[in-house]
Amino acid sequence: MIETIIEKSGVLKPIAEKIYEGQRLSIDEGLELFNINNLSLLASLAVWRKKQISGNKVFFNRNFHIEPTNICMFACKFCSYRRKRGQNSAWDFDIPEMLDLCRKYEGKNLSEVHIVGGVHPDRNLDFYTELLRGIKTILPQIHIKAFTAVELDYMINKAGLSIEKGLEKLKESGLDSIPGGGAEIFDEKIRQQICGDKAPAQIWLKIHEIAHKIGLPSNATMLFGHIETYRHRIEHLELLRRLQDETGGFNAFIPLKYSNANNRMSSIGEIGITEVMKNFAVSRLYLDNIAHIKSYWPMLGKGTAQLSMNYGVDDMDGTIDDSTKIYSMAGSEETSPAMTVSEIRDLISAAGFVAAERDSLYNEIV
Ligand code: V47
Ligand code: SF4
Repeated sequence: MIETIIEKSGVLKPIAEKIYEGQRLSIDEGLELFNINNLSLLASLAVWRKKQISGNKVFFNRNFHIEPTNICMFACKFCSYRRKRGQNSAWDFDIPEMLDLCRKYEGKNLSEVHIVGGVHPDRNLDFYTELLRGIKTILPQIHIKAFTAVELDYMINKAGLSIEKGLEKLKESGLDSIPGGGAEIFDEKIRQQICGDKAPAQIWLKIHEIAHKIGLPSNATMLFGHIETYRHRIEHLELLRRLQDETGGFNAFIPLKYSNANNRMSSIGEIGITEVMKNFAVSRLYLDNIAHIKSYWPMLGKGTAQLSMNYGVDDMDGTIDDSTKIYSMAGSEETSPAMTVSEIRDLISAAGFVAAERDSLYNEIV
């Protein structure tokens, strides 16, 4: 079957053969996959590759989010979520409020909490270590995946610690892994234009590198579909692939499609579904050393996320329980994102795959 597909792959045949033989793609080959429009070939190759890694399984977990604040000292142009202090619709939870939220989930058998928010100028490392310890008291079994490299850079610098010491302190307080946010696009020129005031790419990569070295795994994201070119995307993937060669600490890659509602880049239109699928497939094929490609359904919508499983995706994130606002504020059709376990299982099996519940480290929960 795959041999027939390769035989019919036309100008992409040399690249298709390389993929089949397990050889690494070069930057130029990655670009060729983007530039030559052959979506059905990309889908076949990406699903074939996905099946080598995770068979027919597509993973999900039972999770919820805590978004401590949307007050942020940075001003990323694509952000629909950030508010200034005192502005309408700004929020800023204190620790008791966030712990009350966690109490809602006692006895519910959730395996992960994802914490992400704005970079609040008054918050510091002590505040967040206290939060982590509090969560572990209420939900001792939960895996805490928390704080983007941008949030970490701010709190660790403010505490006057090295990245290593700061991460160690958070780990001792209960941090189990780091989410992939804040990566945006690593190219410095594009980064300057869309989020010039926050941590540069080198800091993002350094924080993840050190995290991996001290035993904190992480995810990686890429914000795409705005002013970047295919080359910027491939170079972003290349930097992740190199770091992964060194540390092996990335669990999953999550491409995040730019949503254009209510932000300072709204004049840029949103890319269409074909481009989104192409990006999933090329990411699956280029990142030969990152095991999982995640489709983040609260952002894409359930239907698009479901389709993406046929473009190399093997992870649908989680049940969420209507606990994130980032994407509804950016215009996502999922205005109250929540799925029951049986809904998420049905979504996966209707796409032709076998739903597998996982923990945060991709061990299957049976
Ligand atoms: O870094 C902000 C993105 C990210 C918009 O690790 C936007 O499992 C699209 O990283 N359009 C934060 N995207 C969320 C994040 C994440 C999400 C799901 C799972 C994981 C994980 C991580 O949200 C930011 C930024 O790239 N974002 N605004 C927007 N208008
Ligand atoms: Fe702040 Fe994050 Fe929004 Fe940037 S994306 S303005 S860092 S909340």
